[in-house]
Amino acid sequence: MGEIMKNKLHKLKTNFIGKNIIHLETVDSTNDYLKRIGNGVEEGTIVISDEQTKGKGRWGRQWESQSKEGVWMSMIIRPNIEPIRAPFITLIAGASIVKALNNLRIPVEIKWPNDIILNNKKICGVLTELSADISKVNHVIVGIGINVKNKKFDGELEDKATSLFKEGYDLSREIIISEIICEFEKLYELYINEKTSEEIISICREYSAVINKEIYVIKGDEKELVKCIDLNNEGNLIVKDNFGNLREIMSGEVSIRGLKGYV
Ligand code: BT5
Repeated sequence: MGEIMKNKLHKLKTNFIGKNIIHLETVDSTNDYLKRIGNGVEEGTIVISDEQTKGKGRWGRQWESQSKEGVWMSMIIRPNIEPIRAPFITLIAGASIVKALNNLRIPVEIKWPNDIILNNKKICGVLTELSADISKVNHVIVGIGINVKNKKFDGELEDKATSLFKEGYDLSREIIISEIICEFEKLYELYINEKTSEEIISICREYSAVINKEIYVIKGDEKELVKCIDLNNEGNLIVKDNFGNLREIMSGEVSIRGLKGYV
C-alpha cells in the first residue's frame, strides 16, 4: 500500500512540494514526526501516515485518525517571512484544500481559519505549527487531516464531523493528496515569490462558510455573538459587534461557532 501511494504521488508535477514523500503505516502525529526530522529534510517534504495514535488539533485537542480512514499528512516549508505572518499559511492551506476538493466536484467551504466544512459538518482540519526565533522563521509544518472513508463518528463528533464517504463521495486518498499538493504549491509560490495574497483571500471569500452569517467568537471561556462581515487582505476576519463596531479578529486566537451548531 505504501509503495502504491508513493508511486502514484511521484507523478506529481510540482516544483518542490511532495518531491520527497515519507509514507508510514502508523505514527503518533505526522506533525510531530516531521518536527523531529525537520532540520534534516528538504523543503516540501511530506509525511503521510495511514494511522495516527496521537493526532492533534489546536491547543492540545485530539484529532481522530484511524487507520486508512483519511488523509493524515504534514508538509514542511521554510518561508522567508516574518514569524508574525506565519498564521497566513493556514489560510493558504485552507484555500488550496477548498480549491482542490471543488476541482473534484465536492462543494466544501472554509470555516475560517482552519476548518473545512461539507454539508455543515467538519470534514477537514488544518494545524499549522511554527518554529522561529524572534525575527526569522526556521520552518512551518502544515498538518492536514481529511476524513475520507469513515463510516461513523462517535461521541461529540457524531453531530459535528463527517467524511467524504458519509456524504456520498468515493475518492482515493492519492487523488485528494495530489490535487491539494498542486493547489498548495501554486498559491504558496504566489504568496512567497509574487508577494501577493489577493488570490488566496479571494478563494477564502468565495468559499467562506461564515461571511454574512452571525457567529459566536470564542476565546477561552468568553463567547460573543457577532456578525461576520469580510476578510481583509491580511486574512483577518472583520466582524461587527453588538454595538455596531467593526473589529478585526486574528486567526490563532479564537474559535468560531454558528448560531445553531457547528457552522
Ligand atoms: C484542527 O484542530 O482542526 C486541526 C486538525 C489537524 C489534523 C492533522 S492530521 C495530520 C496532522 N498531524 C496531526 O497530529 N494533526 C494534523 P481544531 O480546530 O483544534 O479542532 C479539533 C477538534 O475537532 C477536536 O476537539 C474535535 O472536536 C474535532 N475532531 C477531532 N477529530 C476529528 C475528525 N477526525 N474529524 C472532524 N472533527 C474532528
